Amino acid sequence: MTTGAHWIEASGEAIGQEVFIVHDETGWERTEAPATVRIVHLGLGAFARAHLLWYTQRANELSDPADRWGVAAFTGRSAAAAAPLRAQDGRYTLLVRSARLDEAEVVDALVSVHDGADGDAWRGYLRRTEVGVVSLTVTEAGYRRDADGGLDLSDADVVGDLERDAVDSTTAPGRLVDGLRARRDAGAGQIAVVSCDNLPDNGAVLRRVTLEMASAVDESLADWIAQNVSFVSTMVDRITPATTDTDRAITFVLTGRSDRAPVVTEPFSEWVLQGDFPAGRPAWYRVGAQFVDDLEPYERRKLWLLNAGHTLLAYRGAQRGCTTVAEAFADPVCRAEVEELWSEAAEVLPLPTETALAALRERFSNPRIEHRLAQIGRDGSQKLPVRILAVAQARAAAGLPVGKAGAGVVADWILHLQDHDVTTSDPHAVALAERLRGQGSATAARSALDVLAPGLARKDVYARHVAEQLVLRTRPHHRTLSGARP
Ligand code: CS2
Repeated sequence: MTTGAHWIEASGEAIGQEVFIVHDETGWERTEAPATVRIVHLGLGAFARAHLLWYTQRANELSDPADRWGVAAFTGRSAAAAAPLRAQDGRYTLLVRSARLDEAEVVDALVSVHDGADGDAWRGYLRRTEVGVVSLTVTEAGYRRDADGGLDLSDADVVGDLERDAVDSTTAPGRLVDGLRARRDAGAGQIAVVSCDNLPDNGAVLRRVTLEMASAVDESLADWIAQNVSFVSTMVDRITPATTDTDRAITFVLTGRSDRAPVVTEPFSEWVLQGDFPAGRPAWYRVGAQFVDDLEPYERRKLWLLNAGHTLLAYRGAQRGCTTVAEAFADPVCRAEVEELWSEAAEVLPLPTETALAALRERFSNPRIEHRLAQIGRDGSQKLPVRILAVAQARAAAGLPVGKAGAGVVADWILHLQDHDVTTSDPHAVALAERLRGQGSATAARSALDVLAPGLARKDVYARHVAEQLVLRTRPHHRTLSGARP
């Protein structure tokens, strides 16, 4: 079946080759027996395939066959991701894209792919003693937290899971409870659960919602989980844009194989973990993962520099007509505001920032990574608190001015909510978007802060900054943060 025709670019120049991809689903046979499943992963998106699976793949390559860890992955929100990967026996191409070229490698560590709704398969894996790790990439919104960080009991899917006593759950906390109950009942022993989403202390976040879900179902199960499950916190980093048809065509040119599920990622990657693995883990440390006693400085630096910069560019860049991170980062106004945001964060970060910032400037400038601003702009209600407002909080605690660049991002988010239909993209922002309609800048600023950071120190001052930025941005010839006209 012919699925597309594309002009391919290499090193930024068109090489003028028209490519027709013929999906014949051949060439994916394994030459070696797959590794035994010892990791069960929830959330089969591109990020997990560029990060956790790639680390596992490389650790396996350095390990004896008996010490290799195979991964069984379950789809999160969309069951559709399973079919193309299943047709390729879980194998796929990772295109590592630098500013100059693409390099293709095949990842074999994914040995089994399942529809997230397959509760029998999920529980089946959790019953196996050799399965020692459950990992998750379910996005910030997937943790189903309320404003206080507890399980959101007003979430319809959470309510649905509780009504079924978490059997065949649909939410991440519910699925964990369902799987861990099967493990306890089978006497399969202790296990590590590893969150790989961009939330501070993501292990503790996951532990809390899981225990709250478990308590609501069976108090003794909650006790068992508290004693037998290690919730590992991690900082994960690798920019992974959504795959395009052109990427599929490039994969075909580079590998001669038609791949329905390639993943594009940047050369940079980082993984820092804190916590115990009572049932073992792959030799991730041999391929660059760091195990530390205190993760907080690393996760702060990443969230407050990379992710905060992304969030600024997502809204401000879109306002200024850009569509990708590289375009927005090349825009002088956005660039100045990101640099200002980074300075505000750097003053309250516990680790050095120069090397990280130098790397970020290069990473954000990579013109061949088409990282869509719209992809990053999703779920702002979950992202702004940990990327932007946490910095304001830290600055206030350190006796510093709360920071105008951060306030500018809140203003941009408000404008985004006023201009877009957020009904499906960010459930937590729906009520706010409704309220913001027709509100003046001062009221809008306060309403947004009530949602993003109800307990923010020096909230009045911060709200004033947000309101000022709103006014500046909505004036016909609006001025920039530094006062210069764009
Ligand atoms: C991005 C992240 O979509 C987003 O919100 O900021 O996915 C970012 O690309 C990764 O955290 C990079 O490690």
